[in-house]
Amino acid sequence: MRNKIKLLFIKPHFDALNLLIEVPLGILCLSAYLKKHLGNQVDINFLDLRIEKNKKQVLIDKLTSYQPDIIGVSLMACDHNFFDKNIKTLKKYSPEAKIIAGGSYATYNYSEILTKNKIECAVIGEGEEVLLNLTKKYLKNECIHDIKGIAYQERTSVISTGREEYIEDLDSLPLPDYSILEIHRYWNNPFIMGDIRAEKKRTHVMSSRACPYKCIYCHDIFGKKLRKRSPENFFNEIKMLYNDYGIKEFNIVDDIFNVDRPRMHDILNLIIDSGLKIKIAFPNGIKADILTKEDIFLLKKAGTYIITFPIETSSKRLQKLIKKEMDLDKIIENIKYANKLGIITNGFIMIGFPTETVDEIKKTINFAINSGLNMASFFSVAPFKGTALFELANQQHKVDYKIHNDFFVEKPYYEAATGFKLTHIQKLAFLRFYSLKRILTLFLKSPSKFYFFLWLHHKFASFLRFLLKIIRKTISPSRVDSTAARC
Ligand code: B12
Ligand code: SF4
Repeated sequence: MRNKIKLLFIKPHFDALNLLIEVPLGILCLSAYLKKHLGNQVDINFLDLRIEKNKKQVLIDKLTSYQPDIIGVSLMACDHNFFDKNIKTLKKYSPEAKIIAGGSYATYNYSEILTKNKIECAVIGEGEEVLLNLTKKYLKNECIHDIKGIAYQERTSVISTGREEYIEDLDSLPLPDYSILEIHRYWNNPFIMGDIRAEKKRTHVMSSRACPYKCIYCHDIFGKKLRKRSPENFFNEIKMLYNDYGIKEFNIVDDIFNVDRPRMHDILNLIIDSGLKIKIAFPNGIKADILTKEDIFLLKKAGTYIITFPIETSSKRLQKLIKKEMDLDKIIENIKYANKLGIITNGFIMIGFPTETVDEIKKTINFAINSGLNMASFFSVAPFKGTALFELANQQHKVDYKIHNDFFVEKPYYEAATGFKLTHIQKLAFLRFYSLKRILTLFLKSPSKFYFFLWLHHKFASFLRFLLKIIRKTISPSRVDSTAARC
């Protein structure tokens, strides 16, 4: 029996131009949960390699000085080679530590992680209860293999204990533990989810977990049954962040914030009635065809300055194929209304689905251009392992999923499958979309002109780099924005 466990969370860095860096909400939730349930039996430390300069040295220093008992690495798709690059360092400087992988990448790729690296286990899906159970076992020096929600390697096979039950009552979770990071270090990074911002002091918040829809390109981390925090509980988090950290912009990153409309209204009314002058953004999107004018009006009143409309494709055939089947007329109506209220309208477009024709790609791009959207991202489709899209894509053209785990891929799936230069049409779409009139409208609507110019600068710098690359005809890999999941 031990008195205390020292746990070090690590958020990996991966090399990428314009790397988007956001507060790691998952780790903050885990830290809060462990502290709530284990009190001073647990000591938590956190290293975010994305925001450190001399990454290798900082990692070594942290391992040496902190000497963790557990190292918890949070992995998303692009972090897939973290262990390949760092396992030796972790083992050398913290030889006794139990290494645990968690997060969305670990959830769907634990077999590969465990067969390639000697780590203790991977946690599948929602992490709070599982990590608590693991830590309790380590405190008692007991075997972890009867814990639900993990995968581990035994001799030559990987054993999964299945998923742990989801936490039904989200109000029973403590608020995310911001004390483990220096929030100001996240405010200076230029590249953020959703591109544009209204305030320097901003963060991510989540009011619900899971999504009942079944889009074939999406990874399911929190299950299919929507679980909701009460409006008061969610609003308490906003108040805490506003009062304690001076945060004025809240990016709501629920999978599907507006599926329960009365609850959404309750949240928005709490914000309005409180008189808090905050800005709200939906960089992950909102289900745009079930929005009503009343919803949009209330969203604006509560401080929403930008809404992302995940349109994905204008092709009815493809909407059906990807199990999205949205009412595009309704979306256009909502974009127009949001524009009228002065909300910035952003669109997610996906091009390059298996079986998609070039004609369909062009029609989708034209649809976006004529949609009234103020901003748009044209992503190339990335079939992620563990999704139905991956199976479909594999039938068409075998997917090298190691490449497609990365959104900085050499070739998007479609290019590899068809030989068609999707990357070029993507950049062309960007150029056609951002007419002078659009840029001017965006300038006028942007709540912060400083951040508008920052966005403009980065967008065009990245476009110029692409042009230069074509001109030089280099053989180095080109950056391709791709996506696997949007609401
Ligand atoms: C915000 C967000 C981002 C942000 C960054 C998030 C961050 N924290 O750094 C940005 C914009 C950078 C981003 C980028 C991308 N994202 Co994203 N993103 C999200 C989103 C909307 C919310 C993430 C979040 O905060 N969740 C809330 C917290 C509480 O959940 P969590 O982080 O998953 O943590 C829980 C568990 O995973 C687990 N856990 C996490 N870490 C650890 C560590 C340990 C040790 C343990 C035990 C457990 C554990 O426990 C936590 C608590 O339950 C999710 C959707 C979703 N529903 O989560 C998609 C999601 C994670 N993204 C996804 C995708 C596809 C991408 C991109 C590939 C998209 C693209 N092509 O550009 C990129 C890749 C980035 C990368 N590094 O690989 C997929 C997952 C793909 C994957 N397998 O990794 C998701 C799940 C969307 C989906 N439904 O498919 N994303
Ligand atoms: S893409 Fe969005 S709406 Fe579709 S299943 Fe995933 S979270 Fe739900």
